Amino acid sequence: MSEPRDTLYADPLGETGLFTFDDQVARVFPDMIKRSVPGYTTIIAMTGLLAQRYATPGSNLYDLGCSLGASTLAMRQNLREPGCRIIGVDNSPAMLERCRNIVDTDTHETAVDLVCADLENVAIENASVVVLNFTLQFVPLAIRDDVIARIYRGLRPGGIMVLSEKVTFEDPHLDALNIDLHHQFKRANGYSELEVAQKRAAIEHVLLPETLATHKQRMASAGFQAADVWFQCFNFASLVALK
Ligand code: GEK
Repeated sequence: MSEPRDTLYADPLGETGLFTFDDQVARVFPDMIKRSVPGYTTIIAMTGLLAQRYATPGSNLYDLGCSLGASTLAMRQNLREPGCRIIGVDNSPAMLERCRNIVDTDTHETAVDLVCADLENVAIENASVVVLNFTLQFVPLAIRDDVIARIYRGLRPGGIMVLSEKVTFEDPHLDALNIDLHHQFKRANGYSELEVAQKRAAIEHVLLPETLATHKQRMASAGFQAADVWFQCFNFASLVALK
């Protein structure tokens, strides 16, 4: 069955309102994220390979901001270690309800717990892998240091954090170029000028990107031994941080 197409911003809206992860968004989410985030499919697939490499027997793997469970399933389908548990967390009931139905159709054996909560209120413990694929960008700036520090503390030595984000660039010309290339990518994927403009207005104050330097600094301050970008396409990047 083909995925429902994202046409949420196709018609002129008097007021765009603030973007939220409601049922309308959850319904079209797979199509929306693939046509909007360059490299999304690659990042999800490689999250599975990273999990396979770093998962240790009897550990927890976290998917923070799991949406419909794409990273959860990529990890589950690649895990080889016994006794692991994947904990998917999302604070959108609409996302989590759909996520449950999707995960139920998967038959791999690793246990999966799905929790509808703010990630900042979920204990991170005994973790080998913690994934935030395009989630920290929605977390208030004031608590991001604390979120990353708590993840560090909840990781076993030798564990990893995978952080994928929309990013900004210090150089204003490079920043403008990458924003423009991203919009070109969206138009090439069938979004109209109007859709790109309305989505941008709706998400502007909800998704707050930072520079790669800020992310690396935060990871270093939290205690991570090493952290660097393993994937980047325009203003979308994924980092891996090692404890
Ligand atoms: C994927 N990782 O398919 N606590 C929990 N969940 C949150 C919070 C929070 N404080 N803030 C936002 N979310 C997924 C894609 S989407 C990315 C992640 C995007 C959730 C929110 O409800 C949404 O489901 C998800 O984070 C972000 O790889 O839409 O650009």
